[in-house]
Amino acid sequence: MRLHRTQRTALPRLLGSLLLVTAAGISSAGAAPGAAAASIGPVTAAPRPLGQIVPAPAEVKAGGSPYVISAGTKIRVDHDSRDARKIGDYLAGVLRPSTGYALPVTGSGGSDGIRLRIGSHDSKLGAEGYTLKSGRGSVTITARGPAGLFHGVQTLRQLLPADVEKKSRQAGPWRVAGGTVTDAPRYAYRGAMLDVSRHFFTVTEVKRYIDQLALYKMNKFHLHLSDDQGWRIAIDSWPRLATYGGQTEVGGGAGGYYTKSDYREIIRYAASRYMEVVPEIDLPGHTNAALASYAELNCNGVAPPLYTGTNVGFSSLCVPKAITYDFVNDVVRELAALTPGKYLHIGGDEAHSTSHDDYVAFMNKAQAVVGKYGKTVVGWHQLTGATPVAGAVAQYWGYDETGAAERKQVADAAKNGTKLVLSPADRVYLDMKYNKDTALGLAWAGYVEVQRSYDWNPGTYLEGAPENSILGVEAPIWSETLTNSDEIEQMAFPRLPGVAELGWSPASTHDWDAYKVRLAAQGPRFSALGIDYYRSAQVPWPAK
Ligand code: TNX
Repeated sequence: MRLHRTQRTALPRLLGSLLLVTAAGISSAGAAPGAAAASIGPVTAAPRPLGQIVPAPAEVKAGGSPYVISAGTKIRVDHDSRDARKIGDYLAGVLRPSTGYALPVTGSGGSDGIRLRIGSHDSKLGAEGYTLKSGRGSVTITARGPAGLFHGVQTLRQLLPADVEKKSRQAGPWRVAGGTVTDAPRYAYRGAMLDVSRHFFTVTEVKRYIDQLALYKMNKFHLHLSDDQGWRIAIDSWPRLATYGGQTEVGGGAGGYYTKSDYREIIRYAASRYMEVVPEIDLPGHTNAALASYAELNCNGVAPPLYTGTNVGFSSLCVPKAITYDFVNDVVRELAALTPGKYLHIGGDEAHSTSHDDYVAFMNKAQAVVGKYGKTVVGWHQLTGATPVAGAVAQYWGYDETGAAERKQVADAAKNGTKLVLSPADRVYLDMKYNKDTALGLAWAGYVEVQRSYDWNPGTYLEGAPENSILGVEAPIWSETLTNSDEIEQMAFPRLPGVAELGWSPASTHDWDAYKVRLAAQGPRFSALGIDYYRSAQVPWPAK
């Protein structure tokens, strides 16, 4: 058995962690065994061990012959399922360029090839789970619904060599280890947020990020569509919001906005990756772009200039004015009509220029408007300082220095039924610098290395919040310092897959020493995908 140079040094630590995991009695579930075997995976002729993927699968039973994709392989989908066919076409789109094989997608039955099936009756799989069975002659992914089948396809991608992600023909061989993966998510909400306001990102850039999230089984894409520096979504009844309020960004660049058809295209694309878009209009603070676009929204009737700096907390809608609620009503109505998903995020953070009483009055009225248009309210956790409506979701973005009273306010709301999405800033804010040498990003919540980002438990993180109040996790990326896909990727990778794992994998699989080996194996995949990532010294990356 030959060992890779970087892996040689990692092995003693790895064995140590394996012993620990075994001692803890979870050696038969999840990623730990696969992760240990991973240290020899990339250099022997054996396929990547089943289970050596991110997020760690719930259950792995390795064994039997591997499956090999070859020139004659067919992708067989249920003949009567449009969803299965679409997912088959998507998979073919990933596999054809690198394998060079035709890989026809066919609805004609057959027991060989790559088989994609919807219609499992295994209730444990839920809407997003799947099983993947691989052996001589076939690999079969079965799910109860299309989202599960799609996630199973992501597992198949990751079980193949990283070269499969390349856009030109590669040598192969294209083997999938034998055995069975049975997998379903821990949390229903596994998200990422992109701030398109501080810097604007094109539809093409947004789609690229959506594709990256899909590889890690994320299912919510939160778009921060308005802030002081730019309004990014066309609203017909208030056209200047986009045409004027969208025309700049941090640093004074040209900015931009999504037309309604651009936004629908983002929604359509996200839906094709089984991802729900959560649009955010940040209110009542973070509203300079709106206030600059319409003088009448200001208490003094005077429009401020557009803003291209990076301060926060200086703007507020005029809470006593009636027109403020015409504005909120129109914006929420149009955005709700454009958005098929159930959530609408109304911000509510850092309203430092709004008095407490005004804040409470405003947020309570704004929540009612969201309800009127049939959506579930999401707000940053400051919403818990107003009166969260039944069913509201609060997104916690505190960090280790957040005061006990603020934490308690959120935990108490959770006890009263408010659901929580966890985005602790010193863990999952992907715009936080990794260390003092990170060129991009901010550091107000401290430096966030890869281990720190991964090593926490959403189920127990916020003291006093009942475990069943946790809807899931979300990794926001704020764009004060980020201007294009490459810069987003330098900050998101490699932390994003860790957040995805916190959202998907059972707590029993959580183990940094095992995770860092599985993460290391993602390095060549990032490279094959053209993702420029931070090669953290905490992770035993294979040599380039
Ligand atoms: C805090 S997090 C903000 C954003 C900034 C971000 C920068 C939150 C709800 N508000 O306005 O962009 O920090 O990290």
